[in-house]
Amino acid sequence: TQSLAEAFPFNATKAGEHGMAAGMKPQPGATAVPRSRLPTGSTLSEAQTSPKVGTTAAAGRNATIGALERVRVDSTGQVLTTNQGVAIADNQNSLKAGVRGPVLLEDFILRDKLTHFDHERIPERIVHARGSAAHGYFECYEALTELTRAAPFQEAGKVTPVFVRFSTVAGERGSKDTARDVRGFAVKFYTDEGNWDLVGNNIPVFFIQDAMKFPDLVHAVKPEPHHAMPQAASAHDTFWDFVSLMPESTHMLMWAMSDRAIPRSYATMQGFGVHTYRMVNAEGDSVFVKFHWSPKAGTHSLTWDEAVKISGADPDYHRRDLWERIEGGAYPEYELAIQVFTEEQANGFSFDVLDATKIVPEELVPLRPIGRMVLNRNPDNFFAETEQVAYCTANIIPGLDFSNDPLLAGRIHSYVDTQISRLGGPNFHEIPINSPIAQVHNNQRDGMHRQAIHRGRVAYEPNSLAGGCPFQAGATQGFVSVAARLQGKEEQAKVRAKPELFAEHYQQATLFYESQSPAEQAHIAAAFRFELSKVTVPAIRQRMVASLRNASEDLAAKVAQGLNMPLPEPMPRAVTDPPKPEVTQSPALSLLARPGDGSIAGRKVAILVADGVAGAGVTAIHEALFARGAVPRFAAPRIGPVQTSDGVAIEADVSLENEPGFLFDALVLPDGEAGVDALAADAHTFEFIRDQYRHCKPLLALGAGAALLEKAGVPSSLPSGEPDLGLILEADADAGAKKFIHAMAHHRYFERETDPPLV
Ligand code: HDD
Repeated sequence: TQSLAEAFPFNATKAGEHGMAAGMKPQPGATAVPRSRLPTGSTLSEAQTSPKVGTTAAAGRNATIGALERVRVDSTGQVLTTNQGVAIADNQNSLKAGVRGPVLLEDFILRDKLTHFDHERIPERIVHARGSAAHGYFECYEALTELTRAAPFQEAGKVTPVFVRFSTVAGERGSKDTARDVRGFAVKFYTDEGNWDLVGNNIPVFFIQDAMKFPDLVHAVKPEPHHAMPQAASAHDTFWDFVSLMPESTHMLMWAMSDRAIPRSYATMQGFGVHTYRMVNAEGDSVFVKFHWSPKAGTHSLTWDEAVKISGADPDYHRRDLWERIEGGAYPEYELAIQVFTEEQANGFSFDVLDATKIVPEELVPLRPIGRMVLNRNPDNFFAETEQVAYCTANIIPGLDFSNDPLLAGRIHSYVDTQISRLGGPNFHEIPINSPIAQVHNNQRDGMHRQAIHRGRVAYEPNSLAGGCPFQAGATQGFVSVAARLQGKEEQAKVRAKPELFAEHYQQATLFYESQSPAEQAHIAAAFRFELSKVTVPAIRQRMVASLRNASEDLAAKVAQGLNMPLPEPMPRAVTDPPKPEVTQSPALSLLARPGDGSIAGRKVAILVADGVAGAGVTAIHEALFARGAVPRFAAPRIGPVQTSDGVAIEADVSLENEPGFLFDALVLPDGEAGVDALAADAHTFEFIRDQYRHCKPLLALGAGAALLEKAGVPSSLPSGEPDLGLILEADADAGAKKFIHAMAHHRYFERETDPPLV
């Protein structure tokens, strides 16, 4: 008998065709950086045996693992097949009539492959197209049975699996992560009593009060339709045209122009349910609630100059950060808190709690912490999980209910509707990432892509032929809507109108601005200046500044000055004599109010090295940072081994050109004259230093390394003359490491900032 190779000599084996390389197995654990130097499981340099590259999922405390196991595919040791399971002998050549002849239509193997490929893409989300997600769990601190019968809150320590997707709003699926934008913060709780989706943002208010305006808002912020520019940016005419005509946006604009809109990491931003929701207990009594997520690592943002630069060097900055934190074991963690108030209390507030452009200040109704969420497992497959997950505000469970917020009402419709076209039909709830852990039993049948195989002849209720099953759960087990009170005749008439307090648009914008630290206020003014300077129609700029005068004269004046324009007359207000606000200062609104737990876990540090540096000192710093869960990296003019003056072995895992300085949270400059001279000969070194300094990050210079600071033009003290606590000069590595780690926990040194920057 002839072998296949002999029978088809032109149809060479794969190894033969691609050369010897294709026949060589990748070497397990072959990485540039010694793995001992990387956080456990780090993907900075993926080992071939890592659970992410291989086929076994990482362990994690997560009940969704079991449910997803059914659909996991492990191809280790398996042959290639078609979608019908037919083994494929040759995956390199199409079937031809003769070696140089035409390809045959009967080649079902080629057609199976190309047809599937042709349909690989699904429509991206209309908004929030760019996102990243992770699995984790929510753990309840104490039983909340007095407030709610919702399953996740029934006992202390109760654990509910979650899948969380973070996103930008305006950009397309492949756009940059660090755009100035709102961030989505969508949490799917797989509870014992069905899925609950808390589809929130990292900003607690919204641009508009009524869902009727949502398509207009989105059309205004998206790339302009004639030329499809700009991508992932609000700094253009149509956005500012719309919002300047929409005074209800003013409060949200304050947040969107603040550092909240350029977070450092998904792990360092807050999340909010935005709307007023209800909690309902077993007796059917309900209270209003607002949901708040606060990061354990503290709230921490980028600077604008930094965000712009990062978007070029690493458009996946937040995606990578989330992935690496989880792979490295620095699990993002958030505390869930609620504000609880009654309908009667709400009726007395100076604002309407059904208005999504208003917050309930923490000073008016304090936050009550109720649990924590830990994200501890990366998805196995981006498309299957992160892309196909479908969140929906309509997904609530017994024990929770909606308020009459008109923005929320539109959302309850919109999400299911959009998923039906995005995910190709009404059965998207059966896609593994969307299917609840609680079993689904109903008489809905058929439709595109049906997975469930329903047995029996009964698909209706009531029935006797199936013994009445599935049967109505009744009020004790099933979902019952709160009988929302309708107050008086006026509310019962059909109207297209809004409540009176919805017409007051400025008091909370003022509250936000006045509650910020001076540095944050300066950033807000600079962001308005930047965005409005990109607007080409002067009338839009004038209208916006006219509106800002109603929120803050100080801000309006700064923005007008920044745009080189005279201060316009204030925009006429809809309400001239609004009720007095309860709170005029809310320190909780400043990012500085939540500095975090002092940990530096997950933070990236560049340690500059070159041939001739003193190796022992930088190695000691590396070890000290690594021991605290940070991600130190040796950056040299070229990757690879570095010849240190003391013979200590150092391997540079990044180069000055492939990981620019602004990608790091902090910078270390080495000791050793020859090494310092080598670094000074590469202008990248000074870009590293200047960016670190300008972005207000901590710098440590060991011994002779201080000369680099001077050459880069970094001042030795603050503009005020005070010492710069983020700038550490030390000869001794251990002492330096200690001070540096302390400085890193402080995040940023905004006292350095001048406008324009001096460095
Ligand atoms: Fe929305 C997606 C958050 C108002 C209609 N929205 C979407 C996502 C988040 C939010 C986090 C992404 C979910 C994911 O990761 O897949 N949206 C909000 C918040 C709002 C808000 C916090 C105001 C409080 N949204 C809003 C309104 C409407 C929509 C008023 C329509 C009436 N949102 C959508 C949508 C999206 C969406 C078009 C796009 C993709 C999707 O739903 O699944 O239906």
